Amino acid sequence: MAPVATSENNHNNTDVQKYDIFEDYKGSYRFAPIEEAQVSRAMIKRYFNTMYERAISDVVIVGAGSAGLSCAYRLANDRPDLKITILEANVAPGGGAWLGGQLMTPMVIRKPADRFLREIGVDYEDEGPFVVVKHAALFTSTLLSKVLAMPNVVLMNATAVEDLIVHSDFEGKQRVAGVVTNWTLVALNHDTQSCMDPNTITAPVIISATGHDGPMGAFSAKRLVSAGLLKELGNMRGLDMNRAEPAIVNGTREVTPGLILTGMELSEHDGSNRMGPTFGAMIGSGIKAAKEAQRILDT
Ligand code: 48N
Repeated sequence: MAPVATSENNHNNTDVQKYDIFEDYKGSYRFAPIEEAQVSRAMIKRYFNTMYERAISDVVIVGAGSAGLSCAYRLANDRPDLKITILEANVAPGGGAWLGGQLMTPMVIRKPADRFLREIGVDYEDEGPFVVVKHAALFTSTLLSKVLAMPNVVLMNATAVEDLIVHSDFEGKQRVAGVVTNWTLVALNHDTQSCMDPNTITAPVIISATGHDGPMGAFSAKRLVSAGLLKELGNMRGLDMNRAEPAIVNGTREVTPGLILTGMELSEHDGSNRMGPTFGAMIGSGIKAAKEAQRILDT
């Protein structure tokens, strides 16, 4: 008779048997008995404990697109001691990396960023100067699964960053010191209710990877302007693949004390070109942002 699922089961057992539903669902149910409250409490206990514990993080990454996830992967690997918290406004992380271009599914990545594909174990077709992943979702889901498996990474999706926390040091110099958060559905409905105040997460380093388009694109770059920390946006320029990708990777940096911009959000800040449906620079920029974060934390 098939074993009834119990918490004592060693979920890491090596001799995993094929889950044969015919044997287990014969006659009476074969699921272990449960109380509804057990399910609720299992979620509530973990999620709100995480919120409590991550109210102070070491690094917050805003945006779980290709740049934000590449950054999280590299940083969590380089520094397993860091509490890395990713905030993603959408229910589904991944940003624009579920498709290649114009709703077509193959994803183009220019060399040398193919090295990252080999590092995370994503297969591709080699076309000489670039490679093609058969479906963008294969890249994004593989990267996402590795990031989520890391013990020092927490992803809070459906959670929007609504503002930046900005502190002044003793010399009056302003420094980004955290983010202001709310459930995204609340952030999108502020005008429908009386004030629904936000929450906060403080951290010495914020990495913003909120992309260049969409209703919340380039969030932190735009907030720097409205908060008086940046005179004006550079505004993303027209498409030029050969100029855009090195500009984004080389330009990835701490744009104001405590805030690193990475990925396509940087094109709006700097006024660099867009590269269109090629993703090597997102990977390179994310990795550069991870290095920048370590530099800041180590100074
Ligand atoms: O994928 P995106 O939009 O951003 P990147 O920079 O990771 O990747 C950009 C890339 O997909 C391209 O645009 C390609 C290369 N095309 C270039 C071109 O020329 O067209 O991911 C940003 C993520 C999204 O998932 C958003 O939902 C999220 O950031 N986000 C936020 N999350 C939390 N709080 C916010 N305020 C917020 N704003 C955006």
